[in-house]
Amino acid sequence: MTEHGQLLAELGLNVPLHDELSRATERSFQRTIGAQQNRPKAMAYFDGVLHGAHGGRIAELVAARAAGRKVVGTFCVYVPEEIALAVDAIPIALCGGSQFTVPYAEKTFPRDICPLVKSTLGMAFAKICPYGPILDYTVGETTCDVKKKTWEILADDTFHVMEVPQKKEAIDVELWRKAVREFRDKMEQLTGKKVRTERLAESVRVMNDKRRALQRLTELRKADPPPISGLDALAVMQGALNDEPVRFTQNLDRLNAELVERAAAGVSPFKQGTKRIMVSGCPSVMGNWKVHHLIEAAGAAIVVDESCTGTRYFENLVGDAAQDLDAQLAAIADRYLKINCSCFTPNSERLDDVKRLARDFRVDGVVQYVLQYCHTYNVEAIRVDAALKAAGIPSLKIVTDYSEEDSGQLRTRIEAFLEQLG
Ligand code: BJ8
Repeated sequence: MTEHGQLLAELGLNVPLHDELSRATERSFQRTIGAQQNRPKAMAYFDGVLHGAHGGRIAELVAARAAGRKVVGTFCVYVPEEIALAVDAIPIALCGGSQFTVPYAEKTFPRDICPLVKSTLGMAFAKICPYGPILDYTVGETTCDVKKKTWEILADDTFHVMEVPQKKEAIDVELWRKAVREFRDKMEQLTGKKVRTERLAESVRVMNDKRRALQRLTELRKADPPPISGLDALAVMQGALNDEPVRFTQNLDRLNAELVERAAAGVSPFKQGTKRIMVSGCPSVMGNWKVHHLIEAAGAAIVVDESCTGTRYFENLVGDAAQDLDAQLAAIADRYLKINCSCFTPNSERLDDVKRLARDFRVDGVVQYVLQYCHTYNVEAIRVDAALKAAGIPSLKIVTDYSEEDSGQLRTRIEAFLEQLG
């Protein structure tokens, strides 16, 4: 039994099976993140966040609930965290990145749906998700089809679905602002507290500080060689979706300070002139290090991620709004609607983002990362590829799941792509 086995048992989890999951995750961690050389010292904190996601963080959330706070599970970066924080609720991302739990979902759900959804569901179905028993409320959203249809099955009184529009016309802006106000109402009902302007301004500040620190980390990756690997930057981002935000930002500030020194001294896991890659597409959530590891093990450096475990999570700040609740909520809604997810149509802004990031980070090539059966990113890859081609930037599309079965084949394709970059 692991250190927190007693707690997991009290939460009603299948502890022996959870121990198996922990061992599988640890093996994967050691083979990827843990196998890297010359890592920043401050990464120790973020390694701890990953390791504590099913241990220390759970104990912390249990204690917070005992003190009267509510825990709110989410599945998408479209859910405005600052509104939950303004009523003392704790938003937590629930998306699964482990192959271990996928077969448990496939017993009842179709095999041919995206691995992120299967991994998440499998975690709950196998009774090894420690977040399930401590959730007070869950928020889904109308983004991709598999999520929308899954919410219909999971929905109950403690499950709310936010309506994310499909376009970004004036009518959609109104619809989304209404959805954000409705989310505010749900958070107030859940906690019995009112969202007030001062508290909301404070939680906007907390979230904007966190975004600024993530932006700073990303800026530092512009150096040649970058002072941090793409795999470590991904680990930081994965932690961002789980950790307490103020503590996370303090530790990220520490990491950023170390990276400034490393960049000045030319300290890096890579040699100068290492091929620079952007990963673009689906998110890589906690437990999923597969493609980042393959790219960097093949000798390239990932210098930027255009994904929801990358720039889409932190690129835009919530604008300053007068101390007026409606204006604050509108500013929050407007910030989130700038996230260019492939669930939107026509989503030309994402093509602009990809080209801009490729240019700013001086990438040699782009790996389009598509999770199997994620139709929106898979089809949109055609337009992304064409936009990159027009800008003279080579790209490689990888469609994969969480299993290791295709690793050999992917390695060969990635190596061939890097060779083609010269
Ligand atoms: S804003 S990317 S977090 S929806 S990978 S479940 S899209 S089939 S995760 Fe996402 Fe929000 Fe968009 Fe970002 Fe569906 Fe695709 Fe699976 Fe996905």
